[in-house]
Amino acid sequence: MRDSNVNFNFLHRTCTLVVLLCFLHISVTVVYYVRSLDLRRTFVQNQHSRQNQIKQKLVRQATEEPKSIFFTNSTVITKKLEKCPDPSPILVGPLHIEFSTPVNLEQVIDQNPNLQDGGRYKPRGCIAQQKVAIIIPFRNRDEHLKFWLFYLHPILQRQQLDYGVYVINQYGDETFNRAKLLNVGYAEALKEYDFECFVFSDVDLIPMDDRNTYKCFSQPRHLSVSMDKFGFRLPYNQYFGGVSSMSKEQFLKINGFPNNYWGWGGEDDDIYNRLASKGMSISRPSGAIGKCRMIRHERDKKNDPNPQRFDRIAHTRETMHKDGINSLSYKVVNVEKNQLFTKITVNLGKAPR
Ligand SMILES: [Mn+2]
Repeated sequence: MRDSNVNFNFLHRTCTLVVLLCFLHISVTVVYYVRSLDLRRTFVQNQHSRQNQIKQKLVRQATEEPKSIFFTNSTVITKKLEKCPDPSPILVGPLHIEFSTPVNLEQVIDQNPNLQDGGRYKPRGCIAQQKVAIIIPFRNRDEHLKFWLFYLHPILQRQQLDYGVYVINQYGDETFNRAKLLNVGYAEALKEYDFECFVFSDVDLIPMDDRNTYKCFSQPRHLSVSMDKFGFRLPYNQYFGGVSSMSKEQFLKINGFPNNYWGWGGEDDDIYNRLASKGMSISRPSGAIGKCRMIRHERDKKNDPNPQRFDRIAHTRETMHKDGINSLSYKVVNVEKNQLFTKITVNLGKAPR
């Protein structure tokens, strides 16, 4: 008898506790719900008052400067109010890309009259979805760069991006270091403008569809998914080479790229390992939209396959926190701005022997 009494008391107390917990849970939920309603209301109010402010400003301008009413009106309205639509409505889809006719840069300049010094562009009628720095690692590939500029400037403008083109030129004849050049591009571009997205592109890769937008996504993006060089297929699932994009946050989360891959190969797999170790995955366009062409070329001098690459890739997780954007050191040799791009020549130092 006593035993069952004790059990009953225990049961009674447990039930009371459970009921109390439920009640607490419901109250917390209600509180959060009411707060979210409040937030939404203040957001709407803010929008209204912002619109009113703009209207008042317009009225003021209209009375002060009667000559420029229409011009000022339209620029103020579009600049203050409208983000560019996503996707851009002026895309054309599949493109014909070929490399048999040589490109004349004067002509490219004439064909892109809205570019600003240093290869910068901003859409006029709307606020771009993203501010994108395009980083091209470079050495002695002027012919390829011409094709890249010829094809990409019109595409990027149709994509309505607020973008800048940064060609990061490795100084001297030390072994080529693609990933370190990309780190330099990230750092140097940020000195000029508050870019929020970084597209890292080889100089010899041209997209075959302008719906393959050169911007950032919620996961790191691989853009060159079906290259003609690989029979328009992905060579392997973890492949992250060619053209890729990362937001500033994504880039910093992995401590940028490795600085110690001298010579051809491996750095893209190291970057993939960094992403994966931080729980990120690769986002990609479809195989059809992600088609691209590579300009055929001989292997560059001073860019032989890096024999250390397999060993390095095997240890990314241990080395990535010490080696990356936090350990980057270099010397800028020259900065040259022209109508189509900003060229930063940089001394990366010597590869350890
Ligand atoms: Mn190539």
